[in-house]
Amino acid sequence: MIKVLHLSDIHMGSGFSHGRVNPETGLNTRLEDFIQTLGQCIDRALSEPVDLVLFGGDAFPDATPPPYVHQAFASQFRRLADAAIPTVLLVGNHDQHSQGQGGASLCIYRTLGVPGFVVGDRLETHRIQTRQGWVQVVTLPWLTRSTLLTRPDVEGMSMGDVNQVLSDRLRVALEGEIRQLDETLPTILLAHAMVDTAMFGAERFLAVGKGFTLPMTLLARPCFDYVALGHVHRHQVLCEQPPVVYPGSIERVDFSEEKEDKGYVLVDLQKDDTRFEFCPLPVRPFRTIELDLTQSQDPERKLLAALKPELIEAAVVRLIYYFRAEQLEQIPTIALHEVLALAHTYTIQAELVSEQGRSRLPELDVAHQLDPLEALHCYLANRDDLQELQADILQAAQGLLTQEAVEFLPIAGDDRESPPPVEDKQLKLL
Ligand SMILES: [Mn+2]
Repeated sequence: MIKVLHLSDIHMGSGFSHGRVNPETGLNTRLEDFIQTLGQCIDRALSEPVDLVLFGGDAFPDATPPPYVHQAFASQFRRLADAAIPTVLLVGNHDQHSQGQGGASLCIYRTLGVPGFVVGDRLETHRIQTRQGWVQVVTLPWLTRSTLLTRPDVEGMSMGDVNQVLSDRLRVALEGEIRQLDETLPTILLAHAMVDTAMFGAERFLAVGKGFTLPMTLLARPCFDYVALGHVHRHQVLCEQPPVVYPGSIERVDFSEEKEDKGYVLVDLQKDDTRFEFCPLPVRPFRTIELDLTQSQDPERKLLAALKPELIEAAVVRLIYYFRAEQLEQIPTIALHEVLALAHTYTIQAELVSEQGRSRLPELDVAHQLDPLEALHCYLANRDDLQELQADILQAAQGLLTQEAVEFLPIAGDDRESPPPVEDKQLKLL
């Protein structure tokens, strides 16, 4: 039996807005949280000790983290190298640099030849010797369109078609790897991907529309004794036989992960009899306290009653309350800040509700029509959670609309079937 620790989506260096500067260290407290939590994963790997550590990808928010963040990450993983525990670092979408192959933040571990460390930045099978014998790990990093497709391949294709072509090619490539596997050895597939049966966590917001979805049927194959996944931040088990598991992120990256348990997975790997267990990590709580005060006779009491110390203490708190203009005097602003000082950090979002209702959508009647882009614009203006993606979404929508227009243009030189130009028609009518 081979003991494996599987963790993923560290995202070290993100979420600084939820922390503050620690005056003693000069570091953001959220970075300190992430370092401490990663440290607990490594502690467990060493205390067991496990025979192999698998990291499912997304080490940092991007491929070029500041040196002090990279260093904090490296000093934790170095402990595995010192203990001679083989480790596989898989490249996720946040680790890839647009420079392509060899450009991922994690490739430095291969360049430096860190003993026992393997970097998975391509589809490849690694035979790894552990204290309990040999194991095969097939690495499948985050795939971009350009990994398996060239530009002419996808020209004029919709996202759905590209998805299909990409999974067809991946199926062939993965089949090639599978045929070369040694059937007598325990085998793991380590993949950074959005699997089609996964429930979305924060990744939906982190990487929306930027990649393709992997069909579950491609992964849940009997040749694998364990499928270790990364990318989706919410821990979930997609299949029991063989186990197909997202450990989820180790820390809350943002408020979309408020209600999720965070942790890693311990695996007892054995041919045809693999067991695993999710191990929760004691991470800092995030709390949203949302209150509608508009109908309240005593908004002050209602507000202060909702801010229970046991909810707030040491948590990252977001207080959202809705009030009417005439209630302004009854909002205990100073007392709010005093109570919330118990929190690790907090934000207060006070929403003034006007009598006319809160809709910011324009009037729609016969005289007013919205074109699709305008409609999307209005929709996004009402979705505070999509603010960061607004520009990308609008750009993508614009792309889709122009693409459609291009497809309906008659082919040059073949105008026999096309209707006469609009101007001519109008002239005739006149
Ligand atoms: Mn990812």
